Amino acid sequence: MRRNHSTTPRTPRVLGSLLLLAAAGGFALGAAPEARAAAPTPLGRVVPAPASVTPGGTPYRVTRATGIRVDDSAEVRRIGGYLAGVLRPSTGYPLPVTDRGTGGIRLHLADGDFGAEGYRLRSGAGGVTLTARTPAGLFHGVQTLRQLLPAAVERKTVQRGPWSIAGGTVQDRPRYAYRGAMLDVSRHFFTVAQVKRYIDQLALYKVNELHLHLSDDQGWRIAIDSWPRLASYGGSTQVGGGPGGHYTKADYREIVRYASSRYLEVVPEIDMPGHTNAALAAYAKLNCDGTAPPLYTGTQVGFSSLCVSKAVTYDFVTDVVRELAALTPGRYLHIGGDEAHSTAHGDYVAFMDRVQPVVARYGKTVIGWHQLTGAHPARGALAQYWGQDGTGAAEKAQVVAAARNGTGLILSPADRLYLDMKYTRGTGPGTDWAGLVEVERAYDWNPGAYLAGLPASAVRGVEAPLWTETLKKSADIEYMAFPRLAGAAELGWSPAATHDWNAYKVRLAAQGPRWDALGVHYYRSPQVPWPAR
Ligand code: NGO
Repeated sequence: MRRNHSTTPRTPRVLGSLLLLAAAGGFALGAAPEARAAAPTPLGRVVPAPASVTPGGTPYRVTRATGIRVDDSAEVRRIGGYLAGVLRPSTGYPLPVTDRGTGGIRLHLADGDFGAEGYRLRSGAGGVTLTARTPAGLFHGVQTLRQLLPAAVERKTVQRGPWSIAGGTVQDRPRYAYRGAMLDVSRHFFTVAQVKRYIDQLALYKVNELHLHLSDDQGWRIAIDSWPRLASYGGSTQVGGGPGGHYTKADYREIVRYASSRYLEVVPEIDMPGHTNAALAAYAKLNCDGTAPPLYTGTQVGFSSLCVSKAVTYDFVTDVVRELAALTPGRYLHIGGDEAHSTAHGDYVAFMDRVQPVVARYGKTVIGWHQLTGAHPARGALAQYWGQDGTGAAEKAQVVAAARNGTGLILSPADRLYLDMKYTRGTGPGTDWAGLVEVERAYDWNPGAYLAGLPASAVRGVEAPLWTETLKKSADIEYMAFPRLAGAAELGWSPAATHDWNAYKVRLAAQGPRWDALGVHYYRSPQVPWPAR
């Protein structure tokens, strides 16, 4: 058998240059015959499962002569450049991005029944053509194309081919328009580079919403010019008492730009009226008694509240919403609203009645955690459900009633999609307040039929939140997110008819070598038939 490259983190330099030479000379070096003859990945063995797959015909082989042919449009050219950026290091081929010639890999915009994010991939001996109505559709098609190539394509040094893509047609479009992942940058701060790394991992699975939890008791993470101490002081620590940090406006714009280059919309969250100790610590006047509490570095919840009766509270909220909206090309602004245990119910309702119109005034749509349904959700608002099986019947009824009244739902059941839950008792880091969530449990449920009595049209999508009380570095994020995030992405994208744990776990297993090649740290769940390393 051919040596599996995934067993070595990096191709040794000498071998790397030999391979480069080989590639330059146009001959394959040292690949065992069986490897060279290896069948390409079956069409459709990708995550998320495509809506429809028609295999057949001759595979297309990417070679030194392959070009990436794009429409004469800056955005399509940019997507072509992105694809070339993935393929060049590992294939060693030049892969020019051009609007001339025939054959090769073609990225093409055309009218058709693709929806806002769908695409068609056609592969045969003469080439591969991706067609979509929108650049987002082409970008998602590119992710499918990547997964149809061998995992070694993700490496940063020249690898042996062959680089074949199975013949046939994939016709694909998402089940839900909202397919999200949340990162809590408050409990532990994550740098722009760390967020970008996660964005790249999300894009691979066609996730299109990045929800950033920008404020909480332990840290305020976004610069607000009119209230500078929020970030400079309120952002100066984190759980466990580290230095914390915050994004300048330039940093934040860079995150938004990078996300949008991967077709993710950023959903900023400022959590209120609870989860506000960092703000209350930064400005004494925000407290009902005029006294600032100390910064907080523990992990309790529910002890802080903005002062609902003070006028300055709404000056603060208006300034923050205005500045944040100005940084946000996306449609949504998330106002939290969870666990306001230190706010009287009447105050909570009054606060939400005053704050939601402020969000609308600055042109954004409200998202709130599902406790917002206990107040008066604004017209068009979305509620993010984070309950769990077997408890909270009254709350579920309240959420269903709101949905029947027109409030859209994003589903993030804590005992399914909370990526901070431990997989098993023995795996760390993470927590277990909503139980242990192994890979099968995270995947094996139907968002369309999740809450009894919910109109199916109320479900706008799913989101996998990653809370970071116990997570400090990118490797921690990745270990908790992978493989479960892939399952959440599939629940958001793939038609219900494709849902099948036994089929999914085989497709998921094929992601393992890809994550190895990308250097993604993941949990090798015994539920998944990973190929040997
Ligand atoms: C809850 C709580 C968060 C915690 C998280 C930990 C929501 C919406 N509020 O989820 O503050 O970080 O659990 O799992």
